[in-house]
Amino acid sequence: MVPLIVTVAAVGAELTPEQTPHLPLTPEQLGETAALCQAAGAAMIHVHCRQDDGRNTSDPERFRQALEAIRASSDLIVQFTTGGAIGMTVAERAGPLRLRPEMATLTCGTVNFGDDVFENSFPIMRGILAEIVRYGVRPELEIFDAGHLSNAKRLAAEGLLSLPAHVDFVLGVPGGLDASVRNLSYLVDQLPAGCTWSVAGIGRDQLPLATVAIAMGGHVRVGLEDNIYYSKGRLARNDELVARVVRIATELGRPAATPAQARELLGLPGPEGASPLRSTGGPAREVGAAARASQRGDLPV
Ligand code: KMH
Ligand code: ZN
Repeated sequence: MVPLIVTVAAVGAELTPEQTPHLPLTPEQLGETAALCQAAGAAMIHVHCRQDDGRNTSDPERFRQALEAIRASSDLIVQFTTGGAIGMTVAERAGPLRLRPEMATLTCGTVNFGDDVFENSFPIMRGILAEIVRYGVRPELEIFDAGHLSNAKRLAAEGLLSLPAHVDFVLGVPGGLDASVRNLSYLVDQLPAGCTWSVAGIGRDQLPLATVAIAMGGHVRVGLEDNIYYSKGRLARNDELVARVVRIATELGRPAATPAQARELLGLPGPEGASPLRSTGGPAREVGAAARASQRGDLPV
């Protein structure tokens, strides 16, 4: 049975402390969240940084402190955002990559984002990808809309992006593709051979889509960035969102992957393995039975 990689998207860029008191704003709070979420079964943390007052920041020094705090308190795979917040420049979005986190997101196309536009033109994607490659970071491809997978394939055809890769379907953003089982199934069918994938459903769609992904053999992202409620009207903590999805997965025969197992599945060399010369390609082809089964689509459904 392929273990389930649970990623926690703990804070995001848009939420305010007025919306929920459970956002990890400081590096110390991110470190505490990492420890609690690893104990609950997470293997990876998706990182945005905030100032003490809660405002979003792309300050590399703040990311350095966050990286240190997370590594001091957990073994989680650290994945930096390069999506940042609406309106940030490529330099701001890519600045923290110089710290060489194990992974970083690459959003694969422009999408309406509520009343805003989350801009990811080809020049923006190429600019961020160049920095990802420069620092030997492994990309996670963020797919908010159906055409985004086509864009990723175009970047690969240009020779800029190595495939297979790890892909995250972010479904249910107002302005992006709806969070339906049919849409998820369609997207999974369009994946280039050998890609691993996860799903991040937004809001109330987080839990049902995660459950479907578990049954389909994919992986899941949960956390406050995507959903602040545990149930109607009851605010969630990150670790309890992780714990719930791990309980469901265990019942469905998918034990939570440890960070070490997740690294094996994704072909990551580990936090000390980052090198500017390392390929940014997708999951390694010879990384153990579980990964090979996952890449063949030989999955527990
Ligand atoms: N904050 C959103 C505009 C990512 O982290 O890669 C973009 C975002 C995506 O959160
Ligand atoms: Zn994010």
